[in-house]
Amino acid sequence: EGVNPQEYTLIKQRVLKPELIDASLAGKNLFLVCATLRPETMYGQTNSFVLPEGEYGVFEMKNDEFFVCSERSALNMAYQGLTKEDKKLNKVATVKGTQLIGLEIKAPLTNYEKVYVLPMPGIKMNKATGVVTSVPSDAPDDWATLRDLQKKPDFYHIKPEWADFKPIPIIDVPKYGDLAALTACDQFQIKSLKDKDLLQKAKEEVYKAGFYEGKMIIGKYQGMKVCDAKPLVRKDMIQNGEALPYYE
Ligand code: A2H
Repeated sequence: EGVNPQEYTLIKQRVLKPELIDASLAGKNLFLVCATLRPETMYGQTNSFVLPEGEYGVFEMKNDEFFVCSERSALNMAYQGLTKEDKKLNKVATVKGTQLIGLEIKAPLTNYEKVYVLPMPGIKMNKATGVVTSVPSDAPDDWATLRDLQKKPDFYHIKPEWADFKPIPIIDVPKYGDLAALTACDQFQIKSLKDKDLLQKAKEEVYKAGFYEGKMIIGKYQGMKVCDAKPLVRKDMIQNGEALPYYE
């Protein structure tokens, strides 16, 4: 890893029925936490992704809250003052990715009342929390995955209704329109998740175009350039208790 730490935003997504993970978690304030570089895209969240074979834990944080994330990221959080006891980890449960799939979560900013936890084969467990927020309108990886899940729910062992969410137009990008990831996946002729090189190219293009030339078309900062709106949305979410700063 490089010398310059990456500045992420941790998004807190409330697990609506924590008892489904473990009976001991009934009634607890439990959050599935994902790390993103694009907090301003949370208006477009349609689901969250975990790695089915990934190992996650439930960790005790400040203010009687519990986070579901990788142990590696929880340890980083302990050194960033986020855990109940500074520099200490209290792990109350171990959870496999498959146990999280199908859980209902309340994601901040999106118009969807509740969204679901779904599988994503490409998740790296050694990066950030191992949980990825899905914004199919603006992230080609997210769109390619959601589209695969919608096409082949049986193959992925999910109920079709968990993935039955439409991408939400949140950012208008010159030349790409208001569902930039869909346009890019079409232009690069991405057929499935196996088109890794094409997905990488689409991701770079859309990221640059969206972040530097895109305009918000939803929310409090509607009309503002995305690069200007990002720090403002981040600050708001942190102040509202919906997000936390996180570095690695
Ligand atoms: B981004 P970097 Cl809309 N494994 O969030 C794989 N991917 C991960 C991950 C993991 N463990 N943890 C985070 N990520 C994703 C939103 C987004 C993101 C948009 C557009 C681009 C984009 C919605 N998904 O990232 O390798 C997360 O996806 C483009 C790079 O640390 C996170 O931000 O540079 C991003 O990768 C972190 O990437």
